[in-house]
Amino acid sequence: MSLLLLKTIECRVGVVGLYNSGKTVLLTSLINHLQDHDPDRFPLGSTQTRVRKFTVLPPDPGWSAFNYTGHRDALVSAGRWPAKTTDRSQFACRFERSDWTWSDCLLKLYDLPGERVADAGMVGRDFTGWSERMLSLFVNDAGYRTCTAPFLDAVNKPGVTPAELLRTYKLALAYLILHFKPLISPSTFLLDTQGSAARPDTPENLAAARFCGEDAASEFCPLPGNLRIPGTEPFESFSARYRGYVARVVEPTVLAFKSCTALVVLVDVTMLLAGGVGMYDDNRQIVRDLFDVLSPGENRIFGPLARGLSTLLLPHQWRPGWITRVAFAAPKMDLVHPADRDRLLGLLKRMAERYAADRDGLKYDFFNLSAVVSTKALPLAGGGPRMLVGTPLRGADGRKVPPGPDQRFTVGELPDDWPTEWPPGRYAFPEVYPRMPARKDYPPDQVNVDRLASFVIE
Ligand SMILES: Nc1nc2c(ncn2[C@@H]2O[C@H](COP(=O)(O)OP(=O)(O)O)[C@@H](O)[C@H]2O)c(=O)[nH]1
Ligand SMILES: [Mg+2]
Repeated sequence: MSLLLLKTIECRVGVVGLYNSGKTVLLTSLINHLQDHDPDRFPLGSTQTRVRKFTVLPPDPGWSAFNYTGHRDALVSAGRWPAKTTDRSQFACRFERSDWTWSDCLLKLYDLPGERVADAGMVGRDFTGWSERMLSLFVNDAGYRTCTAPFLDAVNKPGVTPAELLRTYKLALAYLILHFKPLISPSTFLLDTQGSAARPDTPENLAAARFCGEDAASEFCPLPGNLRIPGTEPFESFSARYRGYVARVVEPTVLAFKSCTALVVLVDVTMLLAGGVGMYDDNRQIVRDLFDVLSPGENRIFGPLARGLSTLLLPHQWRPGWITRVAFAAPKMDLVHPADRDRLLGLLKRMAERYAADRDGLKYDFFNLSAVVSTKALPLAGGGPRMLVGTPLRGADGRKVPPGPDQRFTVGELPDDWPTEWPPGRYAFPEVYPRMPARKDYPPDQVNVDRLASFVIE
């Protein structure tokens, strides 16, 4: 830091969203644009702002480093989108901004496997609270009720054994996965702490291969009231395992997010439209859980004034940590025709605004963005279909195909508002191969990632 810089402003930005919502791609594009900053292609606040002295720092203790180089390289050389995020990771860097006269910026970006978001409802709940919540979800929602029927039957059977409960619960989780339900908790069933992910298989094989807990010896599942008698089994062992799971798997991730200064909540509107109304309901539920747990907004003890002053006066280590800004973002805008991109933003707002509006002292905004623009659009010909040009990732049979020449393909037309009901498959937004410039210091074309960055790096 130069002598003229009096202090460091620390920005901790967490990116949350379901798996496959575009978190890792967004971070890769953002880091590339900050590191190899071009004010015309990535205006930070204004096109006058220059980023100087960008330095990568090691992550905080206990965090693995966000594999920026690997992700960028895979996008270019293998034409592959990043591999699934298997562990929580952090990218830390320091830089100066020409529009910040007296301070430099210490930026920490957090990426976590989206599967863990489904466990957010465990934080602050004991085993009884979590059991009741899961069971009421299963009983009161037709989609969940059907998938979890074997477990709900077992729960009501007199003399049911713990092994039978675990077996049927794992079967239920497997059915939920196969029906694209995102609330898979404990999430280690889908992605364990070693990073091994469930592979498509029959429900029986999935149930046999995966654990609902950290490992074979620490499985648990929700229990109904009549089986939750203190001093009896399996209540005592399930409660203890649940506490261990929350302490070791859930809290470290969720609490790191709690101490962020800004949160980016990715809601993949294209996926929700493609997935049907159930997918929409589930995602909304998860955003709500996340807000309950992370409780962004002004800290009641310090209040808005104290925060403003502390930003000015305190050294960065003392800067109070809580989320004061939330950016809701609809990613993958390049999979939507330009004629519909305002609708994309409208849908995002209508889904998520109320959770932010209910929080005092929270600044929030909405963004429709493309982290790595990978398509071009054809002009709309009258009322004809919406056509894009790109390299489709899958053939007509849904299987991955090797990258070939550019093709024209049709994408769904976005509604003005969320329909009251829609089946999976009514809307389609085919995936494409990424377009990442091979030159490492030339960041990808992006839309609105600059505006998002200007909002969260305050
Ligand atoms: N066309 C396009 N697709 C994207 C973009 N960002 C993400 N994707 C798609 O979304 C998938 C998941 O992205 P990823 O960042 O790995 O999601 P994560 O699981 O939330 O980290 C990728 O494999 C791409 O198919 C984008 O900017 N444009
Ligand atoms: Mg990821």
